[in-house]
Amino acid sequence: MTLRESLQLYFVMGSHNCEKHPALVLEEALLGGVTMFQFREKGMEGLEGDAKVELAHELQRLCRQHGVPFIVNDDVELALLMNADGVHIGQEDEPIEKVRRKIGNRILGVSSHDVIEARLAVESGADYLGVGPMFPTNTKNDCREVRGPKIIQSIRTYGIDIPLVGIGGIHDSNASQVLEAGADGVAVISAISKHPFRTENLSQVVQQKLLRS
Ligand code: TZP
Ligand code: IFP
Ligand code: MG
Repeated sequence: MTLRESLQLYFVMGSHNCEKHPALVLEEALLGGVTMFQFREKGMEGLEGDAKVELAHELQRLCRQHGVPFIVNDDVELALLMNADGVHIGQEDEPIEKVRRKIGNRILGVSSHDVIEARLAVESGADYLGVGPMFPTNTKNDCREVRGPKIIQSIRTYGIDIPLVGIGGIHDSNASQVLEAGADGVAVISAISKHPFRTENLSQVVQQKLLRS
């Protein structure tokens, strides 16, 4: 699969997002059709040290079994230590060029909130963009203002055509708006972490929409 194809249904998660063991949640998600995974172990409730590394390895093993790329959020050293497929960073993290030098040709994703940030991320060597928040969400408390799918349209109209996903408040009844705006896929946390049994339905919605566009 190309990176663009892998981004169709991108599941982002840490143990704090789950109501049962994260490995059980991820397994159900993978069986339901998730095409890429990001380990985002964050905040005061997030695991640290050995517990974080152990969980990361357990989740990476599941991704490998299903042939799905395993991406690490923020923690470049962890990504290198475990030979992850890539890293996702935000605007507040280490500079993009610096991360690129560290990770070589692994996948590098960058969060972008507007056309300027998207352009800079592309110029600095990002492989894909995560654009959001698309809709209101309670999952990330330091979230920027809601942009809506229109911001994806603006980024595409500007001429940026690298692989891109929308993120923030996406679920099965609004995912198609994000794809219509020009995204290659959707990234979700709670839609799957809280309801892993609904993954297959979300996957169907996304596949159908992409087939028709
Ligand atoms: N970045 C922008 S919104 C967001 C992140 C990590 C949270 C997405 O979580 P959810 O539950 O899919 O709204
Ligand atoms: N976008 C993405 C992704 N992940 C994040 N952690 C984020 C924004 C803040 F889904 F990878 F694109
Ligand atoms: Mg970050």
